[in-house]
Amino acid sequence: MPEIVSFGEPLVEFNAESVGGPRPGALYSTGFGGDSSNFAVAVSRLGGDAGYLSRVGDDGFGRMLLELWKTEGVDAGHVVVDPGHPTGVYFILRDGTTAEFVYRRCGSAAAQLTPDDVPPDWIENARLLHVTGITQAIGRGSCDAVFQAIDVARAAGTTVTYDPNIRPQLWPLHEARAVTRYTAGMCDVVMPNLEEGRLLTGREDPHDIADELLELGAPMAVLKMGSAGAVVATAREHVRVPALQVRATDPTGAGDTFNAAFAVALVEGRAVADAARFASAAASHVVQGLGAVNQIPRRRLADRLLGELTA
Ligand code: KDG
Repeated sequence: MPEIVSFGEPLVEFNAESVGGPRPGALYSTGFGGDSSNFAVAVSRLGGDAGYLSRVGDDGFGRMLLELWKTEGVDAGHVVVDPGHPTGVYFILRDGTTAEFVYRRCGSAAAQLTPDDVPPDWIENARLLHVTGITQAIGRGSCDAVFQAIDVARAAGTTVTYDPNIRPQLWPLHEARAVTRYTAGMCDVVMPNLEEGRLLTGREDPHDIADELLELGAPMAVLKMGSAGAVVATAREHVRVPALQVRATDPTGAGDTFNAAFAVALVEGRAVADAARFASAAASHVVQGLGAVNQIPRRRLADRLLGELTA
């Protein structure tokens, strides 16, 4: 059984190759997204033993995703093919300064996830479970599945990492805040980005945000700050980790790769600050090209980037 498990909604991605809204003749590069799936692929590319749980439609997009996990060495043996619901997709549109996600995922196969799709023995035998706020936002059953998986993991001593990944298009902000703050208190490591940290806590300063996240009950908070690096906070100390300064084209999926690299390093027994440096180095590669998955580095490259970061 896999050492590192995640579950949620995988998406096929259509990433606009030029700026401007939809228009005739606009070109999109086809790729993959879905935070939990991005995480699983990144774990595998970085040398971890990844398992992924989900539901996909019995359609071409679902088959593309099944092929992705097979090619990437992610154990997707329990992914359910649901003939009654489609695979979700999303578009990434750009206006020159910001990128917007446009979803076509309502009523998707993954939105039908329930606790029954998450085999307890996978969670009990894993070293680490990664859960996300997007999985909680897409449906009542999938939100229940997150809570049940956390309970099973806690009882078994499996480490739980949590990315609130707040997507205001998916649920009202007051609900997102309430659920993700509550969930943060149930996990071992809570890993939002700076913007999400601000939304969750109402604080501005990274160290104040990290302290408030710890007050929610998580023993560790990792605040991802893009080119400004990350803060890793425990009750004992705050450690600031730098980032490589690179030309950013598309940040989509960088946070998922950060989470995955951090998870792989923790499972390998590395110290937390070292794990965060490795994660920061790996994530810096993702932002340099289009797509959540295309740019996820393999282990050798991530190790080289870590060498540059710590040189
Ligand atoms: O973290 C990147 C994801 O947000 C992206 O791949 C799409 O999963 C996605 C979502 O629900 O926004």
